[in-house]
Amino acid sequence: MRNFKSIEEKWQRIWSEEKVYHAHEPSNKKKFYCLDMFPYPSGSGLHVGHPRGYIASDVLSRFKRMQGYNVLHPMGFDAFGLPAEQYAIETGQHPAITTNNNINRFKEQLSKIGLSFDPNREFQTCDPEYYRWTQWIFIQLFNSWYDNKQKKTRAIVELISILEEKGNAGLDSAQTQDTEIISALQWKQFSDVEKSDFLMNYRLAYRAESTVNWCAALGTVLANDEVINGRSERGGHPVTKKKMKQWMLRITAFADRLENNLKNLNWPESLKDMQRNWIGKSSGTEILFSTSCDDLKIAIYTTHPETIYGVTFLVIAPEHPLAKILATDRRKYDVENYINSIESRSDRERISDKNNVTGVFTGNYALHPLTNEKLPIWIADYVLPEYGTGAIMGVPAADERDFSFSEQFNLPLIHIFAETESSKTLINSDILNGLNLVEAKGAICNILEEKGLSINKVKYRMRDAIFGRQRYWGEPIPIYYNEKGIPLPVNIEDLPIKLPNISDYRPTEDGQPPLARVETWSYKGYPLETTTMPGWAGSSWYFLRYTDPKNKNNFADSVNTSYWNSVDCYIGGAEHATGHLLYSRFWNQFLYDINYIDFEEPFKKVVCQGMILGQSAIIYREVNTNTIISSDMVKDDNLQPLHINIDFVDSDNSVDINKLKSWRNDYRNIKVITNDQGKLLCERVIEKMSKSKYNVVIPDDIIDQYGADCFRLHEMFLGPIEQSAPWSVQAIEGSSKFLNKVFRLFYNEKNQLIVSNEKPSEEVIKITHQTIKKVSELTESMNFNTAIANLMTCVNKFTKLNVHDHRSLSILLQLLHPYAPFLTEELWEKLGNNKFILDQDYPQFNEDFIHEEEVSYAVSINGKFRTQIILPADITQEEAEKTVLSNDVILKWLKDKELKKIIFVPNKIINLVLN
Ligand code: ANZ
Repeated sequence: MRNFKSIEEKWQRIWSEEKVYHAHEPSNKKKFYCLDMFPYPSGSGLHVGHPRGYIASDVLSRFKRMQGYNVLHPMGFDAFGLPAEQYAIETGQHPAITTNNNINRFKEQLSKIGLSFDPNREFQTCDPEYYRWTQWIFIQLFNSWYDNKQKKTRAIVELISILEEKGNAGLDSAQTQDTEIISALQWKQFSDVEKSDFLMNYRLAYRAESTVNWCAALGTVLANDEVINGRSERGGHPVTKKKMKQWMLRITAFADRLENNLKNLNWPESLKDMQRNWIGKSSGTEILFSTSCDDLKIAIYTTHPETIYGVTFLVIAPEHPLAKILATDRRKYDVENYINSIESRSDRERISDKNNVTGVFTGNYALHPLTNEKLPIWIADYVLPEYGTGAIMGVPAADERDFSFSEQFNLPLIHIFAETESSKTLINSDILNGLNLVEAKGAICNILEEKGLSINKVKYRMRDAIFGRQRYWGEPIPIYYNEKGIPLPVNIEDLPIKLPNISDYRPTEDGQPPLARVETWSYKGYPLETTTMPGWAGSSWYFLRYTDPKNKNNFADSVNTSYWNSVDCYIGGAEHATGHLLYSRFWNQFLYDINYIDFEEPFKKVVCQGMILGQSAIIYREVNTNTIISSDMVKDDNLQPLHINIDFVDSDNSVDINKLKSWRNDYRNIKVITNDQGKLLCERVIEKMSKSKYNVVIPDDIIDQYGADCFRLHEMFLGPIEQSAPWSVQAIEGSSKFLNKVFRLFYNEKNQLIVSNEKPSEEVIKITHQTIKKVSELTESMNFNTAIANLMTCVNKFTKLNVHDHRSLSILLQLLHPYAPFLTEELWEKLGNNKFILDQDYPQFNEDFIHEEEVSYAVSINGKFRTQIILPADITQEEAEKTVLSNDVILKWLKDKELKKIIFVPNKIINLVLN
């Protein structure tokens, strides 16, 4: 038998000693950069679902390496984050210690799987030598603004020159909404503080008052993608809206490019759609409405200006700056009450909850720009403050939300559409008569534009990203406040600003971040920023650091980033679609703009691995009793399903009652009703693998029992890599048997090597070359499960044909190596090779050997030759008969005659016997 334990230990050692997995420095050699989304090392270690992506990337990396590429296949750790900090608050344990323990546990688990990570390039994002450069990037963002005309990032000093020379009129740049227009003179007359405040409207990293998602339980602000249905993604705590001064990143400056470049990326379409939706590009029109309130005007945003003749009211968001101003004296009380009563609801809830339509009338009116009708102005929370202009025109005949609103508050509806089966047109206006909707839109825009009442605008749903977190375990933001309170970046030479050691990780009593408690938290005697960076900061550029991880003078040398360039294949979870994958693209584009790297997009191809699902075990307890009943005896509904540990369950689903009783206190005194065979059966349910469902399978156990090769093969054989698949214990036996069969091609029962120098037969050569073709194509296209199936077929054929020759077996080992590296390396050595199997060229197939030979058959009827047909050499009798019976010549002879039998002599003749 193959002794996988000693084989694995031996090769782990040799691979590491010989530095087999070290990527080579930039050269003329073609490169392949294969990356996994690096893990956040949680306390509970890996279950079998986690390494699926790592194994897939490893198979691809080994394959590419054998094809002659210089492969970069690194691994590191995303090490700052909330769970370690929460744990620190609960236990007093410093997050650095827990993080380090977790990383060690992860590394130990990963190392057993035989992954070809380059150990020389590993780093952790919480290492000051790494976050020095995260802080450096932040400072570059702070010192930059975005020129919309040039579609490019520019230095803030250039903006200052522009302001000095001509103010900001006519400047087309990414800027905070409602930035005041100033002249050069005004700029010059600004005080230092005013200048600093003004520049915040342009900087790509800026500080601004904004409405944030505040989670009191976690004591921090959360990003939109960290909030699900009004609760924190981590821990499920309530989240409310709060106004706070925050560090933000102006990702919206890049919205257009982020959206535009998507079409050129080899990513799953679903992932691209998620990003498109998140970015939410919308081409619409801003229209100005005058009001009856002095000379106040309201700008609304619409994507359907052609519906303007159906407007019966305007609505502004409760947070809109005009909301209180527009209220007439009589309505003031109600308006203020309404504004104050607005609960914190997520944006999605605000715009889609039809059962909770609220609003208040301001008492004021706007004038319809084309009909001069009086339109009541309302305030309602279904209009969002930060989208468009925060104000809309209400068209109940066209827009569902406006319709619900008009029904709720008895507002009029004007019919504007004439609909036939084939077309929808607008009525009610001479101007639009006879026009289709697109033409109507153009016509309205023209009229309004001529009157100076509208401009076309492209808007994005995406918001700028909040960057400051009121917590400890993150990168310090490298900003200090001078004597005037002006925020300034620390000198580059003074980076990194190291996170100080503290013992109390809670926010301060007045809600300040933990760093506010540190008396020495200052720079040159000035106070330092006390919020820290969010979890996604370190992961937004780590792929660049791997190309040059030890560089002390730069985040990475341009020779290295240029050679390794963007990631050729990035494997990870789809849950990062709108977080990590968007932020990384933004930082990459930014670094490209400021000429530090020469590629705009970081990930050419992304593959999202499907989840591995667990097989939970469920038992039933009679409600309010201590009685557990075998699942095949369950009759009534009055039972409570309970998850139990899958380790207590046999392959026939019977539960070990003793183990169950000693599992937890509440099971100690259970009464068990077994079935006829005296067994307590459980039910199996396939669902997400999770500690809370007690259905977790640990790779360590599987590797102990079956070996790492078997574990790898099994993970890849579960199904297509992008699809979810349930973990199955039974199927793993199949992979184990397969590896034993491979071993038996090399060794007999007495463990003697039986490899010969015989020349393989033509048949064997053909099988070998067919397998090379299939396996190389399928591995390249990442159809790993079908590649394995082909290897299995090949091994079965070899076994049947007693193939033990050196040539055929060498090729088999090479094809199998990416999937089962240990066994193949061992057998490769036993074949007498002294080079690593990875360094041998990947086998090439020869079309000539694969080519199906064809045979010309003489077809006779009752012994008389009638025609000649060409058939594949390996055709079965059944297939040959079918072809013959559909041949035109033969059909003619068969007419009205009864076929008695067909004589088929392979490779020779076919004779039809007729009555
Ligand atoms: C009139 C209209 C008629 C509209 C119609 C839609 C359909 P997208 O396409 O997603 O960009 N809107 C504008 N600003 C809003 C805000 N701050 N909060 C909530 N809704 C807002 O959506 C643009 C449309 O959403 C706009 O076009 C506006 O309603 C609404 F048949 O104006 B529309």
